[in-house]
Amino acid sequence: MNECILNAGRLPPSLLARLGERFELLMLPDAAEREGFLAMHGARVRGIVTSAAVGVEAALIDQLSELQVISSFGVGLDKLPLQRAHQRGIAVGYTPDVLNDCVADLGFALLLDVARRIAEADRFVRAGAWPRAAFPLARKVSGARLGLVGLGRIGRTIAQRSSGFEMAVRYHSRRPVADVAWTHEPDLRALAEWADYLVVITSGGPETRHLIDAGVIDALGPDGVLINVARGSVVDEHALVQALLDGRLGGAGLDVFADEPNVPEALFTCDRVVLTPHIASATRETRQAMADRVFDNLDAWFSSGRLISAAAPA
Ligand code: NAP
Ligand code: 8YV
Repeated sequence: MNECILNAGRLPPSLLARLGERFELLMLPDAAEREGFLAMHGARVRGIVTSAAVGVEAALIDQLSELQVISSFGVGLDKLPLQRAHQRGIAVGYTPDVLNDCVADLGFALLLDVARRIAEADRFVRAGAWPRAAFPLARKVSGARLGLVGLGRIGRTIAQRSSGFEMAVRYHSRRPVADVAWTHEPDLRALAEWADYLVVITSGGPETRHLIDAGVIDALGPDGVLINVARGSVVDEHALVQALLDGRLGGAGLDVFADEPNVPEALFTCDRVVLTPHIASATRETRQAMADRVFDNLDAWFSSGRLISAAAPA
């Protein structure tokens, strides 16, 4: 008999089809029907599959007495009950590394777009404004100062991208990284003061909540650009919007937001921002690699009792 897996996330249909061939796959119903569903099926569930954006509630795993493993589509761990899972001996799998390139690419694309005003210039041409006016000047990227908030797997990849643009790189994180030549800056505000472009790529969750606050935004200043490809929670969104509207911050490129999919409406008419709907890993190649890792983690767990990519306990 195939192991029973519960889908609690939003996952690509091709992954669900593959999981359905290998396992008995159940779909978690809406809250109204959940109690009856869990009473009927909960005791059979050995695994949960979910996505980083949706996660799993600790209350759900508490209702699944036979749960052994959670396999998450994505690298962010902020919506997974890591501590509770660890206490229960439940293994947690995720998809690190396979998305580094695409998240770094999108971070860099946002940086280039905001600096060179590409989306704004596109709107200008489409509106038929070119024959009537000159498009305003932009900011140079090559040779500028890049500050990275976070130098993990993706942060490093962004730093590597910048070498082609001959940028000076410094980074902030709680601990300096041993094997890199880039300068560690222990004071985040000092990094923001130094940087022309500040790219946020830390983990999310309570530890990094509003790390980018009004003070950091003001230190970056009216010529500075903030890029966030980490989590909306890392930036004080209210302070960010206010600084953009007041002209105290030069610009922003945002892939993630505090209350997705809701984006502050004040940003819709602000030409200094470029907004994308949490798509940094969303290429066919990377999403396939993530889907394969989600499947392989579950398959490996039930074949050998080991995960290919295990998230460390909180
Ligand atoms: P990672 O390798 O774990 O790197 C996390 C980095 O954040 C490390 O450099 C870490 O350094 C730093 N950090 C953690 N807490 C910090 C704090 N309180 N203050 C300062 N720095 C802190 O993770 P990754 O694979 O690079 O991914 C990073 C994040 O990107 C994920 O957690 C996810 O939320 C986000 N992400 C977003 C998308 C998207 O679609 N937009 C896609 C993938 C990932 P220290 O531990 O030394 O502080
Ligand atoms: C995805 C992400 O959009 O990996 C992450 O943490 O935020 C993105 O790769 C997400 O996993 C889809 O739920």
